[in-house]
Amino acid sequence: MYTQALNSKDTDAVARPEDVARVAVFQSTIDAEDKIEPNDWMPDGYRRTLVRQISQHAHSEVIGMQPEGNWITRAPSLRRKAALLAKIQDEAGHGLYLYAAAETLGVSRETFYEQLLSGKAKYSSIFNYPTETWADIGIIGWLVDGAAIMNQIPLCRCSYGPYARAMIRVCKEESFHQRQGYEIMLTLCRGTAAQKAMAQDALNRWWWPALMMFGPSDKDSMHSADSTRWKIKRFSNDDLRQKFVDATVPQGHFLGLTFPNPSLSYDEASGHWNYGEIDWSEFKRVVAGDGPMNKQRIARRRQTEADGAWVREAAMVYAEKRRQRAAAAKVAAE
Ligand code: BYC
Repeated sequence: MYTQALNSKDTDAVARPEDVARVAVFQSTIDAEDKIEPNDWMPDGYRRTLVRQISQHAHSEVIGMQPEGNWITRAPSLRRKAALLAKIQDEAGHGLYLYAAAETLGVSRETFYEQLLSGKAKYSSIFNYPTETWADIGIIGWLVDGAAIMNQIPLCRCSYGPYARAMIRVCKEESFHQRQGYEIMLTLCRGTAAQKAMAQDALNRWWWPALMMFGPSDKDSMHSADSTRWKIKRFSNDDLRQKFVDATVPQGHFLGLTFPNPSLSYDEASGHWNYGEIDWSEFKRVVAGDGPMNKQRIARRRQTEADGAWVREAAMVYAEKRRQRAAAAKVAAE
């Protein structure tokens, strides 16, 4: 773990004059659009918010490999298989950059893994839905990666340096993911009637869960006020959701698809698409662990962890042997 020890005590009760001064320096750094780096002093609330968000984000990337991994062996051509494999590997890489960024805040990777495996940690609600047909792979690229880009581009300007820098590369890769997804959709929609129907069915199932990815509505978003003040968040959940809808609806119409959204309408005055009401009870249920695939996702993750135990053990033994050999060589040279 490459981090400093925790270098701040809780400032929730900012009483001591030195803490007041530190908070002022911290906030003025943020207001000046400079980055906060791991060794800079930061309030515990800022640290906690980042640990929570970055680790949830990392877990989402890792669990997010499962719905797509489900289709590697059934991809319809070698080209599609190679692209899907590369995409899934990218997601694993995103998880690694993000765990590394979160570790700089003083929490070990093992702790993050434990929290995920025990079911204590959250990850994005979207990955608790099943991938039933090949069209779902197109939809994930188009909608899920599309939503991810909308949410993550502003995170490239997040005030915490390691997170912001990780997001730059992540966003470049997400952009490729979104295009490969849209290309799958385009191929299906220009194909046979059965392929087009498969694409429509996938859109019907994934549209609302994709909108839920942006989190609760602004009035229910408990972390937004702090995250906005600290420039972790640059746009509210509802603003990003609206941007996503405005960008995505014309893309869907170009495909010749309809949205499962009877109240979808364009408002000339505002230039926005009205999308109606999200079923927040479904969102809460899925986040609470009762979505269609929550149990399977965690069970699979646990199984993978158990299956990989021998690799970790072998790596540790090898590292210890190397350490002993290097120590013996040093003694011999003296
Ligand atoms: N699912 O106060 P709020 C990817 C939780 S990976 C589950 O608005 P915040 C990809 C929230 O955590 C995509 N939980 O929170 C990978 C909080 O609970 P706690 C992942 C959700 O943090 C593979 C509570 O609700 N992207 O793209 O200010 C293949 C209240 O919410 C969700 C990221 O993680 C949800 N959808 O805002 C393909 C981006 N939404 O912690 C693609 C980084 C909210 O108090 N994260 N909650 O227990 C963020 O930008 C923010 O954390 C959020 C939520 C906008 C998601």
